[in-house]
Amino acid sequence: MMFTRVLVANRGEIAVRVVRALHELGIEAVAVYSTADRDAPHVELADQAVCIGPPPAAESYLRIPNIVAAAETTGCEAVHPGYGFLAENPAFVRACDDSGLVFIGPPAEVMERMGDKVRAKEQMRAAGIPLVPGTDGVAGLDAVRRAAQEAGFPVFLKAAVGGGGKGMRVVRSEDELESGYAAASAEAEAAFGDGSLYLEKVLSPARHVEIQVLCDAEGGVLTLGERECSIQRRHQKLIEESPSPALDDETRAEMETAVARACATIGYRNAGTFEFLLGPDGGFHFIEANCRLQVEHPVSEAVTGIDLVREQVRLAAGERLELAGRAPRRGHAIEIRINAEDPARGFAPAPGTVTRFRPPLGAGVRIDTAMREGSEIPPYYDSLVAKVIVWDETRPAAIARTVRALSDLEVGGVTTTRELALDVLASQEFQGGDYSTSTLAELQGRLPSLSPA
Ligand code: MV4
Repeated sequence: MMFTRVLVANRGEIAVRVVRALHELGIEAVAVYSTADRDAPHVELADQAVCIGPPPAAESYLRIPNIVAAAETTGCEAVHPGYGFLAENPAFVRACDDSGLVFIGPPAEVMERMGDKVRAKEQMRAAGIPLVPGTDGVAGLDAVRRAAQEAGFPVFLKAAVGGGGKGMRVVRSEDELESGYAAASAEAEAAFGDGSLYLEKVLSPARHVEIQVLCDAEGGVLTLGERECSIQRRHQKLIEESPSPALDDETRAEMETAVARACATIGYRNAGTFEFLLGPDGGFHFIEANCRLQVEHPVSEAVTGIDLVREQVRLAAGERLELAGRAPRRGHAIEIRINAEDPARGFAPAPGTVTRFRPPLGAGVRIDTAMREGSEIPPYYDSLVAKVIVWDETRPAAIARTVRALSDLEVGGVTTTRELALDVLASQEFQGGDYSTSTLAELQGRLPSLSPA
């Protein structure tokens, strides 16, 4: 049975995005907010709103009992977590289950198995998916030293749990290994309460390419193709596009078939993303799975015409996928994340008041934002101002349209990543589609927007 009322356990542009999808399905939306977000657009747009605590996320958006209570007291049947905050927290999924609330996402045990990156790799190996070479599971310093000697430097030390680049470290030589191990382990322990590490060979040059899926409870799997996310800094993506200029049709089909097989093996449900690195050999190697809707999901929506949030809600309500296999797609989509950050100061967050906000309009342009003129960007949460998503028939046309849209965008009062994105779009590397996970760092010395004023 389709829901009549759903709680949105998030804030900002993604909460707005989810409320819109709910309204289009004829479902009432209940917002939650911290006292810093009392006047936020997601609160205004929802049918009801519940205050869940003070500004720090640990006392509001991350407080499981407060959110479950908000859903119960307002008579919600389901909860959409958005991304970030509690979206990949199996304890939250269990708390929803225990209160008879449908969690709009994968089951707790799937999330638990895939959230542990070592176990995720084990399961993917069992499904016959190629992995990035490295240790079979968590490794202590001695095992890491042996594996590094075998694989050859540089190597990546990665936290078994967690993500977002925390507890990840490149080690370039034997004499850096001990201190690198201690530092990565301490960082992982502090961030996730678990200092376990595993080792991978560094693939370089590599491209970060991820496959979007939707899975129903009858075993139906739909793959929506890939998103290329190699333009990142500090593991924050700046530009995403689909299709990836690095994939030929054969490799793309192989990746989608592999992911569909993996989803069947692990019993995946709802929306998810499987991250791969394309190595210098052109081969694909699994790195991790994301058991949530992602920031960059509109890129896949643009090329497939499928509303991922609507599908998430339908699937959570027990409906089946109308399509299975590989979703048909058309044209090219690019997303630019506009963050209130100062690229010339190491991307330091630049919170403040947005004194001017004029989003671009026109054909093929979508803006996902919770900004209005006069909005405050609070220092407590992430600094995303807006996502500019552009579609056109071909990659060159989509790039030209993205440049036009970014040129039309006006954000005043805070420093943003807009100029950096324009510089990257203008670069020969991006224009040629010939870029990798190291390109942004390499451009750093050359781009005007990355040099201190
Ligand atoms: C890697 C890698 C190269 N080799 N692992 C970054 C985010 C996380 N989900 C996985 N990431 C990477 N893992 C191995 N074995 C390259 C990345 C990577 C990256 C690294 C440095 C700077 C930018 C990057 C952008 C995308 C992926």
